[in-house]
Amino acid sequence: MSSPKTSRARPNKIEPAYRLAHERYASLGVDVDAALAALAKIPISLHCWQGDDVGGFESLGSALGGGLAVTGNHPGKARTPDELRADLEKALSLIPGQHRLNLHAMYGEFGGKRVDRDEIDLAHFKNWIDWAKSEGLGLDFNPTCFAHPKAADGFTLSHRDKDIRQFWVEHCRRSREIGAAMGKALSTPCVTNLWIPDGFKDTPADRYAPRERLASSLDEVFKKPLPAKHNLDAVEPKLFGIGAESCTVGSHEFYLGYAITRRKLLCLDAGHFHPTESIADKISSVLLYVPEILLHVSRGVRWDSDHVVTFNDDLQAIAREVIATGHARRVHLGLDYFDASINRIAAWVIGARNLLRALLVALLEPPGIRAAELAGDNTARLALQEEARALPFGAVWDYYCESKGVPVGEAWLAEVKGYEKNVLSKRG
Ligand code: RNT
Ligand code: ZN
Repeated sequence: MSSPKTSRARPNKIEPAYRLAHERYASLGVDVDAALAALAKIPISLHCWQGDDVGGFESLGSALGGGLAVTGNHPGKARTPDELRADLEKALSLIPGQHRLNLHAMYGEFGGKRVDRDEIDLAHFKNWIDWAKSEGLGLDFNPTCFAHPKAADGFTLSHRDKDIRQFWVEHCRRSREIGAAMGKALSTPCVTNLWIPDGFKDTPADRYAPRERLASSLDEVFKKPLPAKHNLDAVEPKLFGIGAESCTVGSHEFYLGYAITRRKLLCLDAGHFHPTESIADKISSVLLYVPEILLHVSRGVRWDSDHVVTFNDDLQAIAREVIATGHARRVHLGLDYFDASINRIAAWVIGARNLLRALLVALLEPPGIRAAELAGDNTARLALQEEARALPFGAVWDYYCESKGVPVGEAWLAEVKGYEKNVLSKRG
């Protein structure tokens, strides 16, 4: 809990610190006002699944599976759509700017009925759309191709059984339609991202046929053209999953080729590559060949562990590339992690504030760095890059939070603790 003294004293110091920082950046040719205006226009899609450990609201009774694993048992997870919405409202009130919500199909409202994945429709998401409208949020969407008996053997769209493939094609087809309806209702395109767990625990005898089946299932899913102003299709590759260590059907090469030839968005998840392989360097390459990309900003620790995003070098490199390419409008940003070992609302707030802070640092990059490179002066480039690390971006960030009416610094934590005490701790 922050003492009343600190919260009273701090705001008075924000302005003067900001003015000094403003001057310092101006002396390096950085337009701080333009950076803040640009930051305010970048939405982050908050992943609904951090709020309930990827549980969802179906009555289908399947374990998570699909190589996904959530660890931790912090009390107070959302058990109903209303609880999840309340938790999201709390999180969003602590994150500066206007953002989005990323929903999974398993979060439909089925009224306790057993609605199978190939039966979902818009009606099951009406409350989400109404709520998003009232909160001024855009929506993004995902078919849920895991946590289901028909995915229990680890294969969906690439399954050797035609009926099972058809079942998932139907689910994904409906998901796109729902996404398009969300985009239309909210007047902002919904990014509908398709990820499937399909993969082999041990060395497959045939890697070609499953990939051929996946390509043809995807072509069926995407057969109906939907207006880009309502729906944008994304596909998400992965290196491996727990239980699918030897071969993932939807690998990076598979989907890169698919996205380029079918003009789809490619989703790059920070945890889906080799542990030392960063997605930051992929952004500029991929943007040359696909119309737009989706980033799943995540943090793998030794594997695709989906830890809460921290303000580390990886995150800063990703944010830096999003901005430095000059094509930020073609990059959709979403968070993707699930930590059940800490307060789930804090997990959203920490990750989202970190991503925004990293974007701010990128927007405040002194132009001298690029100029040095253009002049062939690599000594100056390195010197300026390193000096830039100590520039007073914190003062600009504090000012930004204050100007957007959200808590400055760690003051947000007291709000989350209060919510935990008054709301979360009362959940069974
Ligand atoms: C899984 C993918 C995928 C999921 C969500 C829940 O490795 O990252 O994006 O995390 O769909
Ligand atoms: Zn992901």
